[in-house]
Order: sequence, then C-alpha cells, then structure tokens
Amino acid sequence: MAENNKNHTLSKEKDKEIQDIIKKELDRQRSNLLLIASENYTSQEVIKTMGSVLTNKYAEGYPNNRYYGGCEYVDQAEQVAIDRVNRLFGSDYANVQPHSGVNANTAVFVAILEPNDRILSMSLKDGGHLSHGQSHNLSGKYFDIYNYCVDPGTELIDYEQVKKMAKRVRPKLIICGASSYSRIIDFKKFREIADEVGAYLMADIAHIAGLIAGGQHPTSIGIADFTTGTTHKTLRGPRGGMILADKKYKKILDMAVFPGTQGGPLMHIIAAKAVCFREAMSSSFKEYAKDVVDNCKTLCQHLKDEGFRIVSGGTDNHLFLIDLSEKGITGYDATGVLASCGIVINKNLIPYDNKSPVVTSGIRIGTAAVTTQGMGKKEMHILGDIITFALNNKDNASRLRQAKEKVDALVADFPIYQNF
Ligand code: DSN
Repeated sequence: MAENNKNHTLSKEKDKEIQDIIKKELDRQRSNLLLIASENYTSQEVIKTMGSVLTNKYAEGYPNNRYYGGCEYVDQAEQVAIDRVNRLFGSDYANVQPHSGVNANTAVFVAILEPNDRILSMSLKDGGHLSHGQSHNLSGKYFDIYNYCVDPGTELIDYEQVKKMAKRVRPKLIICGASSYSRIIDFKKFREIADEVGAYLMADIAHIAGLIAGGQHPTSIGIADFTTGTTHKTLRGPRGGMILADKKYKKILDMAVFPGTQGGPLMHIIAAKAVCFREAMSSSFKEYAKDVVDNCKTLCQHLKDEGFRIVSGGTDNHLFLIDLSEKGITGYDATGVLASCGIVINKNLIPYDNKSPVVTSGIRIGTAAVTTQGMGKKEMHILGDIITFALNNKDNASRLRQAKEKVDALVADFPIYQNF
C-alpha cells in the first residue's frame, strides 16, 4: 500500500467481545446434548460459506435480472442453489431467497391471498406454527383464521374433522405441516380435501424437509400447490427459508418474495443453502435421515417404557412430545431441570393443554442434532436413562450432578467442531 493511503476497510483487529461470546457458544454446543427438535449442527463447509465475501453483495432481483451491477458470480450461486434444491426434492420451481420459514409462508400468502381471506390451518396447541395464523403474527392479523385440531383420543390429525371444517369454512388456503406433530402427515388426504372445496394447499415442511429429502417421510411435491420450509432443521443447512412449487406459480411467487416481502437477498446464505442441498443429495444423508428417525423411535420407546406418557403414543419422525402432567412437573420446570444436567430441550404445549404457553404441560424432544453427532441406539438408551433419572430426581441436587456427569461422559465420546 502506498505510504499515504489509508486502508479503511480491512481491519485485522479482532472484536474480542464478540469473539468471546462465539467461543462460549461453541463450548455450549460442544458440551451439551442438543435435543431441540428444530436445531442441528451444520457442516463446516456450510459455516465457511456463510462467512464468505458473498455477504458484501447486493442482488435485488433474480439471476440474470438484477437491479445491481456485479452480480455475475452471485447469479451463479443462486442458480446452483435453485437447480440443486429442485433436483433434491423433484420440484420444478424453487425460490431460495426467503430469509426464514416465516418469510416463505408470508410470501405465499401475499402471492395468493387478499386481506381477510380465509385460511384453515392446524392449531398452535396441536402442533401448528405461529405463522399459520397465530393472533399476534401477521398471518393472524390480516387473514381470517380457522383451526383444525388433533383427535382428543388418538392425538392424531382427524382428517374427517378437517374435511368437515373445510366444507363449512370454504377457505381459500389450507395449510398442513407442523412444528410439533410426531406423526406422518398425509399430504394426499389434504389434497383431496382442498380439491373438494376449491382451496389452495400449502405444505410447510420446515421440520421434516431433511426426512423428505432422505426418503423418510412422504413428499408434498406434486401434491401441495406450495411447499415451504426451512433449511436449518433436519435438512442441516444454514438458517433460512425456501419455497417449492409448480413452475406455473413462478411469476407470482417470485414477485411475492421480491419486491413483495423482502429486499436484498442474503447471497452468502443462499450459497450455503446450495452447499446444504448438495450434502443432502448424498447417500450418507439418506442414512442420516434414517438414523434420525430410528434414534427418535428408540428414545421415545425407552421413555415410554419408563412410564412417561407420549403424545399420540409414539413417533414416526424426528421428534416426540412428552406429557408431564401426571408426573407433577411442568414443561417449564422440566426444561430447567434437564438444562442443569446439560440436556437442552424446549417446553411445549400439548394438545388440549390447560397450561399457558409459558408454563406448558409438555416438553418436545428431537434427535436430529445428536444423530449428526454420531449417536445411535445404544446412546439413545443411555440418554433415556439420564432423562428419566433427572426428571425423577428433580429436587435432588446431588443426583442432578450425577446426571450431569453422565451427560459429560456421553458428550466426550462424540466431539463436534474439533477444528474450530
Ligand atoms: N419452527 C419453530 C420450532 O419448531 O422450534 C420455531 O418457530
């Protein structure tokens, strides 16, 4: 650099305050068992791509049709992401720009609905998502929301009730897909119901995207009009959203994402999505998806055998819900007890819960992250024993310390992010 020139941009100075926080978070992820059903450990290649210079680029618009110059390489990255996700899911249109699952859902609403149009979706208490019409969310404020519930006896989606409601309500859009439903979702049955009442069908596969990609859950592609999802849960990519659909919807969906609901796309995240889609096409990812479900079934059955009541009696996917009301402990307290032992889960409403969303009668457990770590059947039984021991000794500090020691021993055998 010439003597009098100043380099204003390329500071090599470390931001110690933030680096210390990142280091602490890395240690937290390394030293705890992450059983939050919507979390995972993404690959180092994904993390490296997110931390790339692609973050510097504005690229409003779509590949080869941008409002900025200099987009030749980010165009390539976005096209690779689109082509790969279409190949992965067998779709013929994809929008990889939504910043999140909520943004993907919102864009579909903007594409096809007018304010006050009717939506029929799953109740939040029964497993639905807040962006499917919760009253404080934009979806609940701008649209007329009707909810279907699970059957109070089986705790499974009652397709007859969905059909009856659809006939009565005549919604413009039916939403299927959930955040805390542990069973297979029958997209074909939803399609039949939507056809009977002339409604659009949107499948929100945020939770099960990786299971669909890995052949462990039936697909919604070719059945639902719109499939929305996230890339960071079972799909194990960067935090972000996506929309898949028939290409006849390309124009309205592209417009609804940009300029309808978003501005500049996050090109570093889109490139990292492309990395994740490639990883999810591998045969090892198929094995991973199968192991996630097998581990979930093993852990769920273990806890059931220990006397915990499992919502709907079991699981077909990567998560299950425990109803703790007979155990005399709330979801809120159970989350704290397990956290003190190094097991991170979330409290969760269960169907027909009489407690508030802050307290809850249940907890949700998922196996996507521990399966990424390499844990299998044997570890699921160890984990089941530790969870049982901790919840049965919730007020005994020395026993909770013993549970923590067991978690530490388990985690030590399955290190993650060693090269960071
Ligand atoms: N998708 C939610 C979850 O399942 O954790 C968060 O909104």
